[in-house]
Amino acid sequence: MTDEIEAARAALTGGDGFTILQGLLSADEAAAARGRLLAMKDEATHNDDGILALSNLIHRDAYFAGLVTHPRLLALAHALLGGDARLAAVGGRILVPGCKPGGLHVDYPYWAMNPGMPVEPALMLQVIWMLEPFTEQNGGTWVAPGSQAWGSYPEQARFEATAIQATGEAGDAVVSHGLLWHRTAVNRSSEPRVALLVNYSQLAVQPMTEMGPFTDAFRDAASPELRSLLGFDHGRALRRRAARVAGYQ
Ligand SMILES: O=C(O)CCC(=O)C(=O)O
Repeated sequence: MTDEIEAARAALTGGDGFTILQGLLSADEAAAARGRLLAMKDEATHNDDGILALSNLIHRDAYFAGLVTHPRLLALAHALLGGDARLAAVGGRILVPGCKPGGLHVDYPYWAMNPGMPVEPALMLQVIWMLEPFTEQNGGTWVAPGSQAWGSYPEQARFEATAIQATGEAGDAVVSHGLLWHRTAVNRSSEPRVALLVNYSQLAVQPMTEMGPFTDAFRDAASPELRSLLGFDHGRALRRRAARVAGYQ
């Protein structure tokens, strides 16, 4: 494991609950991904607050399959969640200029669980990939440092007392523990603010959204890393886990 990945793993569980990985994509690559998401915006789920959500992105555009296996993200997902980590969701978030703030939340599966959610082992890693510079003006995500360890469902007053906005350059990503309290911000700029959201989970977590269907050609061309993330060999991954655990007895 590189120093960067070890530091990120430690920050997510024992530190602020998030960190920023810089330069995962070049500015041009980020602009290309941003353009692809904006091209799909008519397919997005709209809400009254001006926040557009796109889901099941790999199925919609196979280009995104190449991003979820980014070596630095995969290394962090494996370090935090295990070598058989799965994808739980791949989506897009577009903040339309003038949008309202989004709802305060933790990520799946924690919001679907009863209280007593574990910080370690982590169940979920969220990646908020900045496809343009994130600023306080255009809607850098609000996060409460350390809140992954607060052990309760999010509370507005406590969040507002400590929350800061995550900012960075196009191609950087906020990587966060699924228990980090966060919310989308107001976009006070004149352009849409676009993020790619990737969620990695432990093998045992049921993916949050649809991950297909995928054609035979897509399946045949998928790399071993992608096959594993998408659960194409789920039965074999479970058997490997079972064998490893049996070895501990
Ligand atoms: O788009 C953003 O700023 C963050 C969105 C997010 O983290 C979420 O909806 O879980």
